[in-house]
Amino acid sequence: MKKASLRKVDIEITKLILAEEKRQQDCLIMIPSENYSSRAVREALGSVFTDKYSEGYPGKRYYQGNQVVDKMERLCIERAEKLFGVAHANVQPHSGCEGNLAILSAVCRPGDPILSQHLYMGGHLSMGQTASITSKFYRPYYYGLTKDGDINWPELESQAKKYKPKIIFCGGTGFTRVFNFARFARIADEVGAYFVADISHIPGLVVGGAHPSPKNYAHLIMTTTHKTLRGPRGAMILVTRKGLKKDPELANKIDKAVFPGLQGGPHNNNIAALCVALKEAATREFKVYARQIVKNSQALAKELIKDDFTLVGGGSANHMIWIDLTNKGLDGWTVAWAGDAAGLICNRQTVPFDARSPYYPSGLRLGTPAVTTRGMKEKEMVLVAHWLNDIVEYLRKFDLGDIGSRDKEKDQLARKIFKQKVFKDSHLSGIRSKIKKLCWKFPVQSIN
Ligand code: DSN
Repeated sequence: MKKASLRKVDIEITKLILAEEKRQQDCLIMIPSENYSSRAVREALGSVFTDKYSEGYPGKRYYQGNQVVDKMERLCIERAEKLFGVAHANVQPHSGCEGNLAILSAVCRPGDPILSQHLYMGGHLSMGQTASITSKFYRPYYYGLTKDGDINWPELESQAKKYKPKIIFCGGTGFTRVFNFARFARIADEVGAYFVADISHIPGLVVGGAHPSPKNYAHLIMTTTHKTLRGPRGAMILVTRKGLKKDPELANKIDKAVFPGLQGGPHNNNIAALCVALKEAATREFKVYARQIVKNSQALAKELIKDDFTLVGGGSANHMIWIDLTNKGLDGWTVAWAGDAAGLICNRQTVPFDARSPYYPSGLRLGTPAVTTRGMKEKEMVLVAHWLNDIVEYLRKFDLGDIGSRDKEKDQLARKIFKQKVFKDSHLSGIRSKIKKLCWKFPVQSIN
């Protein structure tokens, strides 16, 4: 087989990869669920492991030729179990949604009640939200957050006592405080539920010592691998010692639920790349990194509060800043698009008790994992806050036309015009130049 480079085989995709590299270099990547994986992780991801079929588990495969894959998957499992201090790890889930679905199918029967954080208050689709298939198979109930961004404990407790859920989930896409895993566990134990900690946003903080671990409280831990953990896209299900005490068969049930229950062949290149990420996450440098993520998030939060931004949770105790833009008179959609034009990439999100719709919510989410990977510190976070404030103040004087009109057609047309305008706007492109200049002081190539 002739070995031709990507450039020779497919110039269109080569150009798109280079364009994406440039975008990631020139912009402030501040979506809390994104990060830069290392060159080593991406080398493993692009390796020949992508070519191998290996349905099953190490030593029990349905295909021949898996001697090397077995060694690789065993190494990944060992590293995951050691790093997270758990009894068993399944490293095959293709993503967090599959991870949660596998957990649901392992411990629940169709129609069983489950309890999770409400989508509009920072919950995740995969834990029984209406739009997800999980709400059709299981009977979902929800708890919310309080106005100041904490878990609404009385609501969680009363829902748990009333509906006796099979699973109580914690975690999702919006939470800026430290999870009180012990309190979740007490409630779950009281009603006989499994406590599943979905730590997809914070595994890097947990292993880096910047957030407590759920290992002594949860029966199961689910996490994606590409956020603060800095691995490839994918997920893991971790079975704790407490989980095995509740059900000695739990690890087998999880493995069966992932394969053959839900998935076919594991993505071996992903597992190899995860194995590398787990090795990187076990280093002293990673601990420093994890702590810096939180320091940066707190520095950013402090500056934003000075500029009269309302933060859900009153600040940040992790990697995430969750802004309620209501007092600024703007929606998250408008600010997120203007941010995109200015090179400050964040994402819109509903806030607790949001008066606006999920597609055009009142909230905006920012996070520090990716900029911290680039080496930015508190000093740079002051600049980020300043630029975000500049964008918001500029938009407050901007002609938004019919954005927000009750007439849907008028609103849609105004939003279309707005998107075109912001990418041609000289004030926003001025901010973009400053952001680009800062970004070049922290080149992505130097970490890759
Ligand atoms: N989409 C992820 C997030 O941004 O939080 C969760 O799946």
